[in-house]
Amino acid sequence: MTKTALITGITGQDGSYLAELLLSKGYKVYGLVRRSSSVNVERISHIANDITLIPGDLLDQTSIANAIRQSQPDEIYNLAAQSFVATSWSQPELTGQFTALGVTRVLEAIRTENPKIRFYQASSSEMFGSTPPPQTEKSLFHPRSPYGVSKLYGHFATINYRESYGMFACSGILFNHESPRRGLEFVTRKVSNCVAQIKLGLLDKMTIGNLDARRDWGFAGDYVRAMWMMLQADKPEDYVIATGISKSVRELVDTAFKIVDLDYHDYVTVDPALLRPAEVDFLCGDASYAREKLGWAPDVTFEQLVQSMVKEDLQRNRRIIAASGADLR
Ligand code: NAP
Ligand code: F7E
Repeated sequence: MTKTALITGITGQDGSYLAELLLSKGYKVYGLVRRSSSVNVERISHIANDITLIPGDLLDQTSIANAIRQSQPDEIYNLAAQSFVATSWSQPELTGQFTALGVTRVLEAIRTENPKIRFYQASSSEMFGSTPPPQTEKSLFHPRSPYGVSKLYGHFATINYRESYGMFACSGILFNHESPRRGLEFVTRKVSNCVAQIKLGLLDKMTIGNLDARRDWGFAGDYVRAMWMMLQADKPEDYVIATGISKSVRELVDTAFKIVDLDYHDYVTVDPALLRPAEVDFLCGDASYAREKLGWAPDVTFEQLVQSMVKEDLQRNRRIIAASGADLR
């Protein structure tokens, strides 16, 4: 029987990959999209004819309930959030409204409309914050940003609805995952795009913040597969999803510049304005439980990921140059 899924945050990086995955599995896919004065569906334009978009907002309970009524989903993936950590210090209240209370709104809508719907919550390794690696499902949480604090609320709201109402509600504690579709404000994409622009002569220098922070970076396409697997399991549980390999921002920068045969020392300067009020220094996840219970493992390595991002940004910037009629020599 054909399954139906509703994805909040379908216009984001993960939403686009998840929609593709579910379509490939024969799902009917609905996406909740908030109103915008300009077109904001770049990442899903190639599948626009295969999915149904429903207007709604995580800030608005009625619109979430309406979306559930209209789509009658078997599964809901709650990916919508204010997801940029740096912005969570300048907009802490809004981040709490979207990223924390938004989860309760979706859970409450499921409880009242149809508590049999299976629910996935996009939890984050940012919840571990200052807890040293390796981080597992059993590690302590100590978030270091309003974003991390908000995600922790959503995480425990999900567990609480599971325990209070017996709902099939799962939290995926996902470590950083990236792709050529990553927003330009996140460090991996900022670096891949700057490297491409420097190589093509469009940019002279790149400024960066903390080069010593370490992250466990994987590929978004691998990570949305884990989301789906969690909702197919026999019982609802929470899982860490990570590669188990941690690299510093410095290593990321070095790898990306080397791909285009450049030395980052010649182009990169540190801007103290890009340092965060509190940093998450060292993330490295242990996804043994997901491997054991779900059979999940990542396919794409860090090097392959950075390579694909730099390559796509080179192509995209070349197209922009070509469209502007500039000389490419
Ligand atoms: P993203 O690219 O920033 O996408 C966020 C999505 O949320 C966008 O579709 C955005 O819509 C939507 N959204 C924001 N506020 C909304 C609201 N009030 N109502 C409805 N939709 C709203 O994020 P992502 O990288 O795909 O991440 C997906 C989820 O996983 C997020 O919850 C993020 O916090 C979490 N997460 C991400 C990572 C990672 O490394 N990528 C790791 C752990 C957890 P617009 O297009 O209209 O802005
Ligand atoms: O920063 C450092 C920065 O913004 C990574 C989100 O998807 O993953 C993401 O959060 C590291 C930090 O991602 C710059 O200080 C240095 O240590 O790419 P980011 P994030 O904060 O780790 C988690 C798991 C999520 O859940 C979030 O939604 O890089 N860094 N220089 C920089 N970061 C940025 N953005 N820009 C810089 O210039």
